Parts: sequence; C-alpha cells; structure tokens
Amino acid sequence: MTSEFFVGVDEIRYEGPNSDNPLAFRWYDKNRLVDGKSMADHLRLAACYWHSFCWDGFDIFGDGTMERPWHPNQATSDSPQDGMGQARLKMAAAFEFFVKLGIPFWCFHDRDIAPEGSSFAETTRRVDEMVDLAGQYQEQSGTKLLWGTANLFSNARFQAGAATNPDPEVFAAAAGQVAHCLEATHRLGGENYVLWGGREGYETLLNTDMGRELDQMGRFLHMVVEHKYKIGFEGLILLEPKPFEPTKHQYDFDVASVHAFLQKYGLQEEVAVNIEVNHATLSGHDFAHEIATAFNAGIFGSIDANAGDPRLGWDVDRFPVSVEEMTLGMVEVLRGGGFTSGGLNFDAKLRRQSIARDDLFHAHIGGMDTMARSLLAASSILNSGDLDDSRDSRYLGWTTEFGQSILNGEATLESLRTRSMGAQEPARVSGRQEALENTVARHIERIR
Ligand code: XLS
Ligand code: NI
Ligand code: NI
Repeated sequence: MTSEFFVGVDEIRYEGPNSDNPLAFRWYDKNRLVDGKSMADHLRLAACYWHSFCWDGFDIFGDGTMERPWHPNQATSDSPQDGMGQARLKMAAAFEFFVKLGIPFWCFHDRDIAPEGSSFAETTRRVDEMVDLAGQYQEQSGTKLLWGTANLFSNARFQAGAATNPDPEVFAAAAGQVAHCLEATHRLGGENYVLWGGREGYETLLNTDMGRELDQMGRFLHMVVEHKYKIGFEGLILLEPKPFEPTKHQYDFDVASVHAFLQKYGLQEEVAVNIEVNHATLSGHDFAHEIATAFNAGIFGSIDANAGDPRLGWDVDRFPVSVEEMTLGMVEVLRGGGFTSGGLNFDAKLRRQSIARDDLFHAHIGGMDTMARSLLAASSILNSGDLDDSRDSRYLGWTTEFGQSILNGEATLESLRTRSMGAQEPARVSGRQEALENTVARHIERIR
C-alpha cells in the first residue's frame, strides 16, 4: 500500500539460544510445545500502538528525537500533509512492523489511530475510517487485536477525570467515546476491551467528593457492561490498576482495590483486570503478587508486560528484561490456568536515544525472548513440583482432622482455648526462602 518503512529488516525468525544474530529470536519459538500448548498460544504476545508509533521520544524537557514521518511536525514535502494521510502512513508502518516481527496481536487507543476532528461526529468518522483500514490490514496479515481502549485522558476536557468528572457533560462525552470505541474493537474482532482510568482519581479532598466520584465510576462501568451485551461483544472488559500518575490518588490503585470496587458495585462477575508490571511495582507490590491476587479473586484477565526502573518512581515502561521477575509472574499465570482471552501486551517504549529504525525490533525481540524464557522456566518449575511440594508441606497441618475442624466451623474460639491449655508449644519450621530462591535460579539456568 505504501513504501517500506523498516528498510533492511526482514522477518524475524527463531534461530535458537546459540544464535549471535541480533535480529533473530533465541527463545521465542512460536510453535514449540510447552505442556501441550504452543508458545504462541501460551503467551499471546501483543505490540502496542501508542508507545511504538505515536510517541516520537518527546519528554517534558524536550522535543521528539525519533524519526516518525507521520508526525505533523516531521512532514516533508513528499509526505502526507493532512492528519488522516499521516494516520494512514503510521498504520502502514505499524502493520509492516507487526508482520516482520511476527507478533500475533496488537493493541490501540482510539486516539492512536485517528486524529481528533473538530466535533465528536467528525472524530468518530475518522476513527471508523481507520478501523476499516485496520480491518483490511488484519485480514492481509493475520494480526489480531488483543484489545482496544478509549483515550479518556489526553483531551483537556478530561482534566478532572472522565467517569469521575464533577460535570455530567464530561461523563456523557466519555460515555459516547467508549460506546464508539467498544464497537470499533468489536468490529476488529478484539478479544478484550480495556479501561485504564487515566485521570480517574483526585489530587485533593479540598475539592473532591470521593464517594460521589466512585458511584459515578460504578455507574459508568455498568453502562459499559450493558453495551457490551447489547452489541454482542464476547470479550472481557478489563480495568487496568495503577496507583498514581497522572493523579496523586488513582481510584484503581491495585488489584485488591479494584476487586473491592467491583464487589461494591456488583461488577465482579463482569469485569476483570489488566495487570501492568510497572504499575504493580509502583503500588508497592510484586508483579507475581498482583497476578496471584487476581486469580484468587477470580478477576484475572490480561497483562501489560513491561518493567520499571528500580531507582525511578514513575511509569518508565521499559521492555521487560528480567527473566527472574517474569518467571515468578508466569508461575502464577500457569498456576492459575493461563490466559483465556487475555495475553501479554508490550506496553513498553524505547529509550529516547534509541532512534534507529531497527531499535523497535531489538526492544521487542528482547521482550519476546524474555517472556519465552520465563514461560519455559515457569513450566519447568511447576512440572518439577519443587515449589508446590514444599509449599504444600508447609500447610500439611491444615489437611489433618484437627486443621479441618477449624475450617469447617466445628472448632470455636472457646474450644481452641481449652485445647491450648494442655497443648505443647507448636514446633517452628524453616520458611526456606533462600533455598527456594536457589531452586528458581536452577530452573532458569537449566532451561533449553
Ligand atoms: C498507562 C497505561 C496505559 C494503558 C492503556 O500507564 O499503562 O498505557 O495500558 O491506556
Ligand atoms: Ni498499560
Ligand atoms: Ni502504564
């Protein structure tokens, strides 16, 4: 349709751990069977549109650094001068990238794929036009949509939130936008729909009625669920927790607070979570903890695979490189039964100085190999029983008649007091954390 953007990069292939080719996979071997399922089906990897194609490297201190010729400020005399032409050029580059990388899924915000028009009606026409084009690209390439989402945070109208805005007119604008984006996602066969509450939170209680705002958010989410059924969308509706940034107090702080919110508004059967690694870290939790919390609550959905920086307290969205951190996450994913409609989306961006066209490939190859190794290590750990056996033995007492009598309600505080009177001091046993850490390291070292 348009000329090649990533000139000089061919399709990325699996070459195995001994390959020195930097533009090849060393671990991501999509057809390799892991516990009877292909690696591709386990991981369900996705590339995101916003960081890779909409961001040109700008930060609060300076302009973009990257060559993104579809950006208005980079238009040359032979590139499209209008917003829609630029959007088409961007989409051509994006799908060229997805295909060359061989990544099975992509994700987008409505505003990533089409520039806003001067009215809601014009904006929706533009989104629709780009959705049609995306549909054609999906068909040609076989790339599928993991999820779509509405950007309810960039436009200045959302300065005080979208669903939680003090003004119902803004709520209405957000509702209209989500109705449209959910339909667009449905038309593209999207497997999930995500709501990240960008500005759903507050800065100060001096001007904020928290209870009222949460009620609004509960109502908004019910409307989303109602609309999902109305249009026959079968994917999951996912909330993406994040503790802060952009607002100081984000309502969807972490998985546990989202769960409490869903329970309060009767939505726990309808809505699940999209867990982002760096958001977990920012909330003071381990990534694996957030996954386990979601499975325990029955609301696990999908993952934004990225990484923070241990010394920076904001959402740096690096590509994941830590096999250890991701292995511990994948152990929980596999323990919980794996993904259904969710997957692993690289909500991750390049460093500002990574301005060569092939840097985008190196970043994703590293991320995909990291996730593949982590999957293999997690499967090896679980199959060996090394962790589960020692974990089970810690709880052995609960399987006895005595342990059961406590759980099934037979025992009372009173009866346990009586029992304690004659009992010996309970024997203490080692938690063996260091030994278990070494066990994990051994599995990571040995996978091939
Ligand atoms: C921002 C979020 C965002 C969502 C999609 O921190 O991670 O990128 O994933 O709106
Ligand atoms: Ni995210
Ligand atoms: Ni994020």
